[in-house]
Amino acid sequence: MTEKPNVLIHSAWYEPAMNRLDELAVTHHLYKAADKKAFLADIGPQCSVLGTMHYCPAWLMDAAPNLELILNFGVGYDGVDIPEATKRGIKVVNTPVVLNDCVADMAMALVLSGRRHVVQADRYARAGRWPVEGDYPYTLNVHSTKVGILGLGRIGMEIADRCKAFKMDVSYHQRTKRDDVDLAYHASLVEMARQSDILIAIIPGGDATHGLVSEAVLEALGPDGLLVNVARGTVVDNDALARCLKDGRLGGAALDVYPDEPNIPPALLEITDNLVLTPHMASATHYTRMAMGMVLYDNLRARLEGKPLLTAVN
Ligand code: A2R
Repeated sequence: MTEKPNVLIHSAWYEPAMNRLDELAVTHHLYKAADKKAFLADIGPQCSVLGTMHYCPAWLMDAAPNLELILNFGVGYDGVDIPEATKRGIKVVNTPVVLNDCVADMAMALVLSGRRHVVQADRYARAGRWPVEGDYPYTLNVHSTKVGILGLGRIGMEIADRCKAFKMDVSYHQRTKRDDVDLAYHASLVEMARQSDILIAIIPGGDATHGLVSEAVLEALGPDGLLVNVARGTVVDNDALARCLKDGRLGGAALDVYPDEPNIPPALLEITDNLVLTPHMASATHYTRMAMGMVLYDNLRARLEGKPLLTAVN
């Protein structure tokens, strides 16, 4: 093994896993620094590795001009400027696969909450409304519905399996039809939304998918339709979503992700009856966050041992 490298930790991830990096490297925690500018100026040039919760624009690479590797905690890396990293010869690794099950579980939790109003009904019960106003209003089925999955990739496949177990009729939309699955493919997202009761988004963020779940898609999903977003906040036109939820063109939504996290668009926060919001926690169990952290650890170790990176994205 070569000498321990200096790792600039831009943003912290699951601590028990992040701390394991100290076995391999000298870590420098930018997010803890009182004067981040001075810290970066001092430490940045010493670091050949950067660790981040999916954020590394060009300016950060400028501040660490000797970077060779970016450890991106998360499967999505839309906050990392990949073309810029590639141009500079910086490799980027992410944490795919180990989070598939957790994200798919959360998608189902949001489907169940969105259709059966688990969260709203909890509020109703706790507010003492049951004895006064009577039974909670009827909700909509999960089983025997049509679900359209936007993005039948690694996580999308796990969601599809769970939906089948819930006796849902599953179809999907993405750019390429898969030959290895026996599910209906829709070349048009609007058409899939029109034919679905529930739409689950699980595609990467970034320019190519920005606003893909548009007002037209939401209208096609319709007054009894449910949108679940466990992808990235940017893939949905959230202004249109707020409008459609308020005026009834869309039945409901359940979201785990937002365009400007940790801020949630105020227009969405105002809506309580038919909208469930969770704070980007789909992969956030102890088990999965540890596994994700260890993917980064294993990548760094491979790099230091001169072996190929395990999950390089560029
Ligand atoms: O379009 P395809 O055939 O490349 O299928 C991919 C699909 N996808 C898209 N679908 C429609 N329009 C697009 N512009 C578009 N771009 C990509 O998303 C593929 O089936 C799926 C992504 O699958 P994986 O690469 O296996 O990603 P994984 O691990 O399932 O994670 C998905 C995303 C992450 O990027 C995070 O943003 C989020 O879930 O947590």
